[in-house]
Amino acid sequence: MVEQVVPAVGPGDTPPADTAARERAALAAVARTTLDGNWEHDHTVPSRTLYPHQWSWDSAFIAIGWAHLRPERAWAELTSLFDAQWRDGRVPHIVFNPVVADDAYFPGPAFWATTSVAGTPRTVTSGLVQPPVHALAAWHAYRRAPSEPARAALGRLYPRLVAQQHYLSNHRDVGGAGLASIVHPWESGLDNSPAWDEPLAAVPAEAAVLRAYRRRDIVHAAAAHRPTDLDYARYVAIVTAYRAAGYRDEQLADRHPFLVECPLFNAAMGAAESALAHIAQEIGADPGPHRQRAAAITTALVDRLYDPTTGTFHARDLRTGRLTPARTVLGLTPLILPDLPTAQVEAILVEAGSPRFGLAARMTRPLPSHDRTAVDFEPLRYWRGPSWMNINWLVRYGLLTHGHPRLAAGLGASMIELAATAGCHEYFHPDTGAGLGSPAFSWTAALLLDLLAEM
Ligand code: 9WN
Repeated sequence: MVEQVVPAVGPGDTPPADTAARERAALAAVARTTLDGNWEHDHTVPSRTLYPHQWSWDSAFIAIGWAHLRPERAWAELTSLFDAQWRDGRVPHIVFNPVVADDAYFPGPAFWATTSVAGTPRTVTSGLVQPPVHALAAWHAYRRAPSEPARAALGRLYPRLVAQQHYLSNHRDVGGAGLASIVHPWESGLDNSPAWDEPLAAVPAEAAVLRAYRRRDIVHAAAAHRPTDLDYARYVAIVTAYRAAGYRDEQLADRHPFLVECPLFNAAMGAAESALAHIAQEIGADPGPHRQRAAAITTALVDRLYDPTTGTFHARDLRTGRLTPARTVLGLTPLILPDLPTAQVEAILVEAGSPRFGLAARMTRPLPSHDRTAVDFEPLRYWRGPSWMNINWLVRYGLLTHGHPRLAAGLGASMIELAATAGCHEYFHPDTGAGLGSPAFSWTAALLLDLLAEM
Protein backbone atom coordinates (compact mmCIF):
# COMPACT_ATOMS: atom_id res chain seq x y z
CA MET A 1 0.00 0.00 0.00
CA VAL A 2 1.33 3.49 -0.86
CA GLU A 3 2.72 5.42 2.12
CA GLN A 4 0.28 8.16 3.00
CA VAL A 5 1.19 10.61 5.74
CA VAL A 6 -1.71 12.50 7.26
CA PRO A 7 -1.05 15.49 9.54
CA ALA A 8 -2.25 14.65 13.07
CA VAL A 9 -3.51 18.17 13.76
CA GLY A 10 -3.58 21.35 11.72
CA PRO A 11 -3.07 21.87 8.04
CA GLY A 12 0.58 20.90 7.71
CA ASP A 13 3.78 22.51 8.87
CA THR A 14 2.50 26.05 9.47
CA PRO A 15 2.51 26.68 13.24
CA PRO A 16 -1.06 27.31 14.48
CA ALA A 17 -1.71 30.88 15.52
CA ASP A 18 -3.24 30.60 18.98
CA THR A 19 -1.67 29.04 22.06
CA ALA A 20 -4.29 26.32 22.53
CA ALA A 21 -3.77 25.11 19.00
CA ARG A 22 0.00 25.24 19.49
CA GLU A 23 -0.29 23.14 22.63
CA ARG A 24 -2.45 20.61 20.85
CA ALA A 25 0.01 20.42 17.98
CA ALA A 26 2.84 19.86 20.46
CA LEU A 27 0.85 17.14 22.16
CA ALA A 28 0.09 15.47 18.85
CA ALA A 29 3.81 15.59 18.07
CA VAL A 30 4.58 13.77 21.34
CA ALA A 31 2.00 11.13 20.45
CA ARG A 32 3.41 10.76 16.95
CA THR A 33 6.97 10.39 18.28
CA THR A 34 5.76 7.76 20.75
CA LEU A 35 4.09 5.69 18.05
CA ASP A 36 6.99 6.09 15.64
CA GLY A 37 9.43 5.03 18.35
CA ASN A 38 7.42 1.89 19.08
CA TRP A 39 6.86 0.88 15.44
CA GLU A 40 8.51 -2.47 14.68
CA HIS A 41 8.48 -3.41 10.95
CA ASP A 42 4.84 -4.65 10.82
CA HIS A 43 3.41 -3.86 14.25
CA THR A 44 3.78 -1.52 17.18
CA VAL A 45 5.07 -2.71 20.55
CA PRO A 46 3.00 -1.42 23.48
CA SER A 47 6.22 -0.36 25.18
CA ARG A 48 9.87 -0.97 24.26
CA THR A 49 10.77 -1.99 27.81
CA LEU A 50 7.80 -3.75 29.43
CA TYR A 51 6.08 -5.22 26.39
CA PRO A 52 8.52 -5.82 23.51
CA HIS A 53 6.17 -8.00 21.38
CA GLN A 54 2.76 -7.50 19.73
CA TRP A 55 -0.33 -7.50 21.94
CA SER A 56 -3.78 -8.14 20.57
CA TRP A 57 -6.05 -5.45 21.93
CA ASP A 58 -3.19 -2.96 22.02
CA SER A 59 -2.88 -3.37 18.24
CA ALA A 60 -6.57 -2.58 17.82
CA PHE A 61 -6.30 0.71 19.72
CA ILE A 62 -2.97 1.49 18.09
CA ALA A 63 -4.47 1.04 14.61
CA ILE A 64 -6.91 3.84 15.41
CA GLY A 65 -3.97 6.15 16.08
CA TRP A 66 -2.11 5.15 12.92
CA ALA A 67 -5.23 5.93 10.89
CA HIS A 68 -4.56 9.59 11.71
CA LEU A 69 -0.89 9.49 10.80
CA ARG A 70 -0.13 6.71 8.35
CA PRO A 71 -3.26 4.74 7.48
CA GLU A 72 -1.25 2.00 5.78
CA ARG A 73 0.29 1.21 9.17
CA ALA A 74 -3.18 0.83 10.72
CA TRP A 75 -3.88 -1.96 8.23
CA ALA A 76 -0.40 -3.46 8.57
CA GLU A 77 -0.87 -3.54 12.34
CA LEU A 78 -4.17 -5.42 12.17
CA THR A 79 -3.03 -7.65 9.32
CA SER A 80 0.14 -8.78 11.12
CA LEU A 81 -1.92 -9.60 14.20
CA PHE A 82 -4.48 -11.61 12.23
CA ASP A 83 -1.68 -13.39 10.35
CA ALA A 84 -1.08 -15.10 13.71
CA GLN A 85 -4.72 -16.17 14.03
CA TRP A 86 -5.07 -19.86 14.91
CA ARG A 87 -6.99 -22.25 12.68
CA ASP A 88 -9.82 -22.36 15.24
CA GLY A 89 -10.23 -18.58 14.85
CA ARG A 90 -8.62 -17.45 18.09
CA VAL A 91 -6.52 -14.31 17.85
CA PRO A 92 -3.65 -14.76 20.31
CA HIS A 93 -3.11 -12.14 22.94
CA ILE A 94 0.65 -11.99 22.30
CA VAL A 95 2.48 -12.52 19.02
CA PHE A 96 6.15 -12.99 19.86
CA ASN A 97 8.79 -11.24 17.81
CA PRO A 98 11.33 -14.01 17.09
CA VAL A 99 14.31 -11.65 17.18
CA VAL A 100 13.58 -10.57 20.77
CA ALA A 101 15.32 -12.69 23.47
CA ASP A 102 13.12 -15.31 25.14
CA ASP A 103 13.63 -13.79 28.58
CA ALA A 104 12.82 -10.21 27.54
CA TYR A 105 9.23 -10.80 28.68
CA PHE A 106 7.80 -13.32 31.11
CA PRO A 107 6.14 -15.62 30.20
CA GLY A 108 8.09 -15.80 26.96
CA PRO A 109 7.76 -18.02 23.86
CA ALA A 110 9.32 -21.13 25.44
CA PHE A 111 6.75 -21.07 28.22
CA TRP A 112 3.76 -20.91 25.85
CA ALA A 113 5.20 -23.56 23.50
CA THR A 114 2.40 -23.08 20.98
CA THR A 115 4.19 -24.24 17.86
CA SER A 116 3.75 -27.90 18.86
CA VAL A 117 -0.03 -27.41 18.98
CA ALA A 118 -2.00 -28.25 15.81
CA GLY A 119 -3.54 -25.32 13.93
CA THR A 120 -1.15 -22.67 15.21
CA PRO A 121 0.95 -20.28 13.12
CA ARG A 122 4.70 -20.67 12.62
CA THR A 123 5.33 -17.66 14.83
CA VAL A 124 5.12 -18.40 18.54
CA THR A 125 2.10 -16.82 20.19
CA SER A 126 0.33 -17.07 23.50
CA GLY A 127 -2.68 -19.39 23.67
CA LEU A 128 -4.98 -16.83 25.26
CA VAL A 129 -7.08 -14.08 23.71
CA GLN A 130 -7.98 -10.52 24.68
CA PRO A 131 -11.17 -8.43 24.40
CA PRO A 132 -12.28 -8.54 20.73
CA VAL A 133 -12.20 -4.79 20.10
CA HIS A 134 -10.64 -5.30 16.65
CA ALA A 135 -13.75 -5.00 14.46
CA LEU A 136 -14.73 -1.82 16.27
CA ALA A 137 -11.20 -0.47 15.81
CA ALA A 138 -11.02 -1.51 12.16
CA TRP A 139 -14.30 0.22 11.41
CA HIS A 140 -13.22 3.30 13.34
CA ALA A 141 -9.83 3.40 11.57
CA TYR A 142 -11.54 3.06 8.21
CA ARG A 143 -13.94 5.92 8.89
CA ARG A 144 -11.04 8.10 10.04
CA ALA A 145 -9.19 7.59 6.76
CA PRO A 146 -11.39 5.99 4.11
CA SER A 147 -9.73 5.15 0.80
CA GLU A 148 -9.79 2.40 -1.80
CA PRO A 149 -6.71 0.63 -0.38
CA ALA A 150 -8.28 0.90 3.10
CA ARG A 151 -11.54 -0.63 1.84
CA ALA A 152 -9.56 -3.47 0.27
CA ALA A 153 -7.70 -4.06 3.55
CA LEU A 154 -10.99 -3.99 5.45
CA GLY A 155 -12.40 -6.55 3.00
CA ARG A 156 -9.43 -8.87 3.58
CA LEU A 157 -9.80 -8.52 7.34
CA TYR A 158 -13.54 -9.15 7.37
CA PRO A 159 -13.51 -13.00 7.18
CA ARG A 160 -10.81 -13.11 9.84
CA LEU A 161 -12.85 -10.88 12.15
CA VAL A 162 -15.84 -13.14 11.55
CA ALA A 163 -13.71 -16.21 12.40
CA GLN A 164 -12.61 -14.51 15.62
CA GLN A 165 -16.25 -14.03 16.62
CA HIS A 166 -17.03 -17.58 15.61
CA TYR A 167 -14.28 -18.89 17.90
CA LEU A 168 -15.54 -16.89 20.86
CA SER A 169 -19.19 -17.74 20.47
CA ASN A 170 -18.67 -21.42 19.64
CA HIS A 171 -15.65 -22.46 21.70
CA ARG A 172 -15.97 -20.17 24.68
CA ASP A 173 -19.65 -20.19 25.53
CA VAL A 174 -18.97 -22.33 28.58
CA GLY A 175 -22.00 -21.00 30.45
CA GLY A 176 -24.25 -21.88 27.50
CA ALA A 177 -26.10 -18.56 27.63
CA GLY A 178 -24.61 -16.84 24.58
CA LEU A 179 -21.67 -15.12 26.32
CA ALA A 180 -17.96 -15.93 26.00
CA SER A 181 -15.96 -16.94 29.07
CA ILE A 182 -12.46 -15.80 29.71
CA VAL A 183 -10.11 -18.53 30.92
CA HIS A 184 -7.45 -16.25 32.46
CA PRO A 185 -7.41 -12.72 33.95
CA TRP A 186 -4.98 -11.76 31.15
CA GLU A 187 -7.82 -12.34 28.69
CA SER A 188 -9.77 -9.47 30.23
CA GLY A 189 -7.02 -6.94 29.50
CA LEU A 190 -7.65 -5.63 33.05
CA ASP A 191 -5.45 -8.36 34.48
CA ASN A 192 -5.28 -7.31 38.09
CA SER A 193 -8.81 -5.96 38.49
CA PRO A 194 -10.58 -6.60 41.81
CA ALA A 195 -13.26 -8.24 39.63
CA TRP A 196 -11.02 -11.35 39.52
CA ASP A 197 -10.15 -11.53 43.21
CA GLU A 198 -12.73 -14.14 44.15
CA PRO A 199 -12.27 -16.51 41.19
CA LEU A 200 -8.49 -16.09 41.33
CA ALA A 201 -8.33 -16.83 45.07
CA ALA A 202 -9.86 -20.24 44.33
CA VAL A 203 -7.01 -21.18 41.97
CA PRO A 204 -4.56 -23.43 43.84
CA ALA A 205 -1.02 -21.97 43.72
CA GLU A 206 1.87 -21.00 45.93
CA ALA A 207 4.17 -18.04 45.42
CA ALA A 208 7.06 -20.54 45.63
CA VAL A 209 6.13 -21.69 42.09
CA LEU A 210 7.77 -18.51 40.87
CA ARG A 211 11.20 -19.67 42.03
CA ALA A 212 11.38 -21.60 38.78
CA TYR A 213 10.82 -18.40 36.76
CA ARG A 214 12.01 -14.83 36.59
CA ARG A 215 9.41 -12.07 36.43
CA ARG A 216 10.51 -9.35 34.01
CA ASP A 217 7.76 -6.82 34.74
CA ILE A 218 9.26 -5.81 38.08
CA VAL A 219 12.60 -5.13 36.41
CA HIS A 220 10.95 -2.33 34.42
CA ALA A 221 8.13 -1.21 36.76
CA ALA A 222 7.75 -0.71 40.50
CA ALA A 223 6.76 -3.95 42.25
CA ALA A 224 4.26 -1.97 44.36
CA HIS A 225 2.37 -1.07 41.17
CA ARG A 226 2.29 -4.57 39.75
CA PRO A 227 0.39 -7.76 40.66
CA THR A 228 1.86 -9.68 43.61
CA ASP A 229 3.99 -12.84 43.37
CA LEU A 230 1.01 -14.90 44.51
CA ASP A 231 -1.12 -13.41 41.71
CA TYR A 232 1.64 -14.33 39.26
CA ALA A 233 1.85 -17.84 40.65
CA ARG A 234 -1.85 -18.21 39.95
CA TYR A 235 -1.49 -16.70 36.47
CA VAL A 236 1.20 -19.30 35.76
CA ALA A 237 -0.91 -22.13 37.21
CA ILE A 238 -3.88 -21.23 34.98
CA VAL A 239 -1.77 -21.09 31.82
CA THR A 240 -0.08 -24.35 32.78
CA ALA A 241 -3.47 -26.07 33.07
CA TYR A 242 -4.66 -24.69 29.72
CA ARG A 243 -1.36 -25.54 28.01
CA ALA A 244 -1.44 -29.10 29.39
CA ALA A 245 -4.80 -29.54 27.65
CA GLY A 246 -3.27 -28.35 24.36
CA TYR A 247 -5.15 -25.02 24.70
CA ARG A 248 -8.33 -26.88 23.77
CA ASP A 249 -11.69 -25.60 24.90
CA GLU A 250 -13.72 -28.82 25.09
CA GLN A 251 -14.95 -29.66 28.62
CA LEU A 252 -13.50 -26.48 30.08
CA ALA A 253 -16.22 -26.51 32.72
CA ASP A 254 -15.00 -29.90 34.01
CA ARG A 255 -11.33 -29.09 34.31
CA HIS A 256 -10.33 -25.44 34.01
CA PRO A 257 -9.60 -23.52 37.25
CA PHE A 258 -10.70 -20.03 36.09
CA LEU A 259 -13.86 -19.37 34.07
CA VAL A 260 -15.48 -15.98 34.15
CA GLU A 261 -17.95 -14.00 32.03
CA CYS A 262 -16.54 -10.48 31.84
CA PRO A 263 -18.77 -7.46 31.04
CA LEU A 264 -16.15 -5.71 28.91
CA PHE A 265 -15.11 -8.81 26.99
CA ASN A 266 -18.72 -9.57 26.09
CA ALA A 267 -19.61 -5.94 25.40
CA ALA A 268 -16.66 -5.90 22.98
CA MET A 269 -17.96 -9.10 21.38
CA GLY A 270 -21.41 -7.53 20.90
CA ALA A 271 -19.99 -4.23 19.67
CA ALA A 272 -17.84 -6.23 17.24
CA GLU A 273 -20.99 -7.65 15.63
CA SER A 274 -22.41 -4.14 15.24
CA ALA A 275 -19.14 -2.98 13.68
CA LEU A 276 -19.11 -6.06 11.43
CA ALA A 277 -22.59 -5.12 10.24
CA HIS A 278 -21.21 -1.72 9.12
CA ILE A 279 -18.15 -3.34 7.57
CA ALA A 280 -20.29 -5.91 5.76
CA GLN A 281 -22.43 -3.16 4.29
CA GLU A 282 -19.35 -1.24 3.17
CA ILE A 283 -17.81 -4.22 1.37
CA GLY A 284 -21.02 -5.65 -0.08
CA ALA A 285 -21.62 -8.53 2.39
CA ASP A 286 -24.81 -9.23 4.36
CA PRO A 287 -25.06 -7.18 7.57
CA GLY A 288 -28.25 -8.95 8.78
CA PRO A 289 -26.70 -11.88 10.72
CA HIS A 290 -24.29 -9.51 12.46
CA ARG A 291 -27.15 -7.30 13.62
CA GLN A 292 -28.98 -10.34 14.97
CA ARG A 293 -25.93 -11.57 16.84
CA ALA A 294 -25.27 -8.10 18.28
CA ALA A 295 -28.83 -8.00 19.63
CA ALA A 296 -28.56 -11.52 21.08
CA ILE A 297 -25.26 -10.79 22.85
CA THR A 298 -26.68 -7.56 24.29
CA THR A 299 -29.71 -9.41 25.65
CA ALA A 300 -27.52 -12.14 27.16
CA LEU A 301 -25.21 -9.56 28.73
CA VAL A 302 -28.10 -7.79 30.42
CA ASP A 303 -29.66 -11.09 31.58
CA ARG A 304 -26.43 -12.56 32.91
CA LEU A 305 -24.24 -9.71 34.11
CA TYR A 306 -26.48 -6.79 35.09
CA ASP A 307 -27.35 -6.66 38.77
CA PRO A 308 -30.48 -4.56 39.39
CA THR A 309 -29.63 -4.31 43.09
CA THR A 310 -26.29 -2.55 42.46
CA GLY A 311 -27.37 -0.93 39.19
CA THR A 312 -24.20 -1.96 37.39
CA PHE A 313 -22.64 -4.84 35.46
CA HIS A 314 -20.45 -7.40 37.24
CA ALA A 315 -18.35 -10.37 36.20
CA ARG A 316 -19.90 -13.82 36.69
CA ASP A 317 -17.71 -16.56 38.14
CA LEU A 318 -18.79 -19.78 36.42
CA ARG A 319 -17.15 -21.89 39.13
CA THR A 320 -19.59 -20.57 41.76
CA GLY A 321 -22.31 -19.24 39.47
CA ARG A 322 -22.19 -15.91 41.35
CA LEU A 323 -21.60 -12.35 40.22
CA THR A 324 -18.36 -11.03 41.72
CA PRO A 325 -19.07 -8.13 44.09
CA ALA A 326 -16.47 -5.56 42.93
CA ARG A 327 -17.86 -2.47 41.21
CA THR A 328 -15.10 -1.78 38.74
CA VAL A 329 -14.94 0.32 35.59
CA LEU A 330 -15.69 -2.90 33.69
CA GLY A 331 -19.29 -2.34 34.76
CA LEU A 332 -19.53 0.87 32.70
CA THR A 333 -18.23 -0.56 29.46
CA PRO A 334 -21.45 -2.17 28.12
CA LEU A 335 -22.22 1.42 27.08
CA ILE A 336 -20.34 0.61 23.86
CA LEU A 337 -23.28 -1.58 22.81
CA PRO A 338 -25.54 0.44 20.52
CA ASP A 339 -28.59 -1.70 21.45
CA LEU A 340 -28.14 -1.47 25.21
CA PRO A 341 -31.63 -0.86 26.66
CA THR A 342 -32.36 2.59 28.08
CA ALA A 343 -32.73 1.27 31.65
CA GLN A 344 -29.14 -0.04 31.64
CA VAL A 345 -27.80 3.07 29.89
CA GLU A 346 -29.39 5.22 32.59
CA ALA A 347 -28.07 2.95 35.35
CA ILE A 348 -24.53 3.17 33.94
CA LEU A 349 -24.79 6.97 33.82
CA VAL A 350 -25.79 7.01 37.49
CA GLU A 351 -22.94 4.69 38.45
CA ALA A 352 -20.41 6.62 36.33
CA GLY A 353 -21.58 9.98 37.69
CA SER A 354 -21.41 8.84 41.33
CA PRO A 355 -18.36 9.53 43.55
CA ARG A 356 -17.23 6.02 42.63
CA PHE A 357 -16.13 7.19 39.17
CA GLY A 358 -16.82 10.96 38.93
CA LEU A 359 -18.06 11.31 35.34
CA ALA A 360 -19.29 14.89 34.68
CA ALA A 361 -19.50 17.47 31.91
CA ARG A 362 -16.60 19.18 33.74
CA MET A 363 -14.27 16.76 35.44
CA THR A 364 -10.68 17.03 36.61
CA ARG A 365 -9.53 13.46 36.12
CA PRO A 366 -10.66 10.63 33.83
CA LEU A 367 -12.40 7.56 35.22
CA PRO A 368 -10.37 5.35 37.55
CA SER A 369 -10.22 1.61 36.90
CA HIS A 370 -11.90 0.81 40.21
CA ASP A 371 -14.51 2.34 42.50
CA ARG A 372 -12.79 5.23 44.33
CA THR A 373 -14.88 4.65 47.44
CA ALA A 374 -14.03 0.93 47.78
CA VAL A 375 -11.79 -0.22 50.63
CA ASP A 376 -9.59 -2.06 48.16
CA PHE A 377 -9.13 0.96 45.85
CA GLU A 378 -5.36 1.29 45.23
CA PRO A 379 -4.40 4.39 43.25
CA LEU A 380 -0.99 3.04 42.26
CA ARG A 381 -1.58 -0.64 41.59
CA TYR A 382 -2.22 -2.05 38.17
CA TRP A 383 -5.94 -1.98 37.27
CA ARG A 384 -6.98 -1.51 40.91
CA GLY A 385 -7.40 2.25 40.78
CA PRO A 386 -5.21 4.03 38.18
CA SER A 387 -6.77 5.54 35.04
CA TRP A 388 -6.15 4.03 31.62
CA MET A 389 -6.66 5.82 28.33
CA ASN A 390 -8.20 2.86 26.47
CA ILE A 391 -11.00 2.26 28.96
CA ASN A 392 -11.80 5.95 29.06
CA TRP A 393 -11.80 6.03 25.28
CA LEU A 394 -14.31 3.15 25.21
CA VAL A 395 -16.61 4.77 27.76
CA ARG A 396 -16.42 8.06 25.87
CA TYR A 397 -17.28 6.21 22.68
CA GLY A 398 -20.26 4.68 24.52
CA LEU A 399 -21.41 8.11 25.72
CA LEU A 400 -21.40 9.36 22.14
CA THR A 401 -23.16 6.21 20.95
CA HIS A 402 -26.00 6.87 23.40
CA GLY A 403 -26.29 10.62 22.73
CA HIS A 404 -24.42 12.21 25.66
CA PRO A 405 -22.03 14.64 23.93
CA ARG A 406 -21.56 16.93 26.94
CA LEU A 407 -20.42 14.10 29.17
CA ALA A 408 -18.26 12.76 26.34
CA ALA A 409 -16.70 16.22 25.95
CA GLY A 410 -16.01 16.45 29.71
CA LEU A 411 -14.39 13.04 29.75
CA GLY A 412 -12.41 13.74 26.56
CA ALA A 413 -11.11 17.07 27.90
CA SER A 414 -9.93 15.39 31.12
CA MET A 415 -8.11 12.74 29.06
CA ILE A 416 -6.32 15.32 26.92
CA GLU A 417 -5.40 17.34 30.00
CA LEU A 418 -3.96 14.22 31.62
CA ALA A 419 -1.69 13.44 28.68
CA ALA A 420 -0.76 17.13 28.28
CA THR A 421 0.47 17.20 31.87
CA ALA A 422 1.96 13.73 32.27
CA GLY A 423 2.79 12.54 28.74
CA CYS A 424 1.92 9.26 27.01
CA HIS A 425 2.22 7.02 30.05
CA GLU A 426 0.77 3.56 30.33
CA TYR A 427 -1.54 4.58 33.17
CA PHE A 428 -2.04 7.49 35.51
CA HIS A 429 -2.59 8.20 39.18
CA PRO A 430 -6.37 8.70 39.37
CA ASP A 431 -6.10 11.69 41.76
CA THR A 432 -2.83 13.49 41.04
CA GLY A 433 -2.68 12.59 37.34
CA ALA A 434 0.98 11.56 37.67
CA GLY A 435 2.16 9.27 34.87
CA LEU A 436 2.79 5.65 35.89
CA GLY A 437 4.15 2.50 34.24
CA SER A 438 5.81 2.78 30.86
CA PRO A 439 6.42 6.46 29.89
CA ALA A 440 6.04 5.91 26.12
CA PHE A 441 2.98 3.75 25.79
CA SER A 442 1.48 3.16 22.38
CA TRP A 443 -2.28 3.02 22.97
CA THR A 444 -2.15 6.18 25.08
CA ALA A 445 -0.50 7.97 22.15
CA ALA A 446 -2.82 6.43 19.57
CA LEU A 447 -6.06 7.26 21.37
CA LEU A 448 -4.80 10.72 22.22
CA LEU A 449 -4.36 11.38 18.50
CA ASP A 450 -7.91 10.20 17.93
CA LEU A 451 -9.26 12.50 20.63
CA LEU A 452 -7.26 15.48 19.42
CA ALA A 453 -8.58 15.00 15.92
CA GLU A 454 -12.17 14.73 17.10
CA MET A 455 -12.42 17.38 19.80
C1 9WN B 1 -0.21 -9.43 30.12
C2 9WN B 1 0.27 -4.93 26.89
C3 9WN B 1 -0.59 -5.58 27.95
C4 9WN B 1 -2.04 -5.08 27.90
C5 9WN B 1 -2.85 -5.53 29.10
C6 9WN B 1 -2.09 -5.14 30.36
C7 9WN B 1 -0.69 -5.74 30.37
C8 9WN B 1 0.32 -8.00 30.27
C9 9WN B 1 1.23 -7.93 31.48
O1 9WN B 1 0.01 -5.30 29.22
O2 9WN B 1 -0.82 -7.15 30.38
O3 9WN B 1 -0.94 -9.54 28.92
O4 9WN B 1 2.35 -8.45 31.38
O5 9WN B 1 0.85 -7.37 32.51
O6 9WN B 1 -2.78 -5.50 31.51
O7 9WN B 1 -4.11 -4.92 29.07
O8 9WN B 1 -2.65 -5.53 26.74
O9 9WN B 1 0.14 -3.53 26.94
